[in-house]
Amino acid sequence: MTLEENIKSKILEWDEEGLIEVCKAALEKNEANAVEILKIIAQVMEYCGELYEKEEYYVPELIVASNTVKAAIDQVLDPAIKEMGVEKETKGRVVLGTVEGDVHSIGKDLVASFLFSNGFEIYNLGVEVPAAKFIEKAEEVGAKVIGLSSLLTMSMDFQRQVIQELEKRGLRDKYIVIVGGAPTSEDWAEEIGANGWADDALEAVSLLKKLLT
Ligand code: B1M
Repeated sequence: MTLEENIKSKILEWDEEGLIEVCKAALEKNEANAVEILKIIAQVMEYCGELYEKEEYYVPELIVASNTVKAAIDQVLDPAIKEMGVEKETKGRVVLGTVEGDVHSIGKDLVASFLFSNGFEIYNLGVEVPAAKFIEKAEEVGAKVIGLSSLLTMSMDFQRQVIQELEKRGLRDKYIVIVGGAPTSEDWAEEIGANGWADDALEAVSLLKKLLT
C-alpha cells in the first residue's frame, strides 16, 4: 500500500490511532515530510467532500473524519511543521480566524501552523469569529495582519464585513487583510478590498512575506 492509500484508508475508517501511527512512521522513515503529508490529507478531505456531495457521507461522517485528521495534525504534524521552522525572528503579528457563521477549522489551522513555522506570531481566534473580535484582538496585540478564512459561500460576505468594519472605525490603512478558503478567489479579494488572497497555506506564507517587504 502506498502512503497515500494508507492515509486515505485510515481517514475513511476514522482510525485516529492508525492515522497517527502512519504519519509518525512516514516522518521517521523520511518517506514524506509534514508538508507533503498534509497535502495528502487535504486531498483525502476533498474526497470526503465529494462523498458528501454524492450523499454517501453526511455531516456526522464529515465530523468524525475531521476529528481523525485533527488528532494527527495536533499530535504529529503540527509539532513537525513547527520544528521545520528555521526562522526564529518574529516577522509580525497575525490575527487569524474563520469568519462568522463558519465552523471549518482545518485549513485555517494549517495556515496558522505554516505562518508560525515561518516566523510569524499567530493569534488564532478559532471559528465563527465576529468582525469586532478580529479588530479588537488586532488592536490589543498590535498585529500588522488580519487573516480571514471562509469555507462557505454563505460566510464569504463576513470577510467583506470585517473590512467594512475596519473602514468604519478609521483603521483600514493600519492593517494588511488577507483572505482565503475554498470558495474565495483573487477576484473576490479584489472586490472586497482585501490586500491579498492565498490559495493554500504555503501561498499564505509567500503572500505575507511579499506584502510585508
Ligand atoms: Co463542510 N462544507 N459544511 N464541514 N466541509 C465544505 C466546505 C463543502 C465544500 C462540502 C461540499 O458541499 N462539497 C460545503 C461548502 C459549499 C459552499 O458553501 N461553497 C460544506 C458545507 C455545505 C457544510 C455545511 C453547511 C453542511 C451542513 O451542515 N449541511 C456545514 C457548515 C457548518 C458551518 O460552518 N456553519 C459544514 C460542516 C462541516 C463539518 C463541521 C462537518 C466539517 C468541518 C470540521 C472542522 O473543520 N473542524 C466539514 C468539512 C470537513 C468539510 C470538507 C469536507 C473539508 C474541509 C477541509 O477541512 N478541507 C469541505 C469539502 C472540501 O473542502 N472539499 C466542506 C481540508 C483543508 C486542508 O482545506 O479548508 O480548503 P481548506 O483550507 C485550505 C485552503 O482553502 C486555504 O489553505 C488551506 C490549507 O491549504 N485556506 C486559506 C483556508 N483558509 C485560508 C485563509 C487564508 C489563506 C488560505 O488566509 C487568511
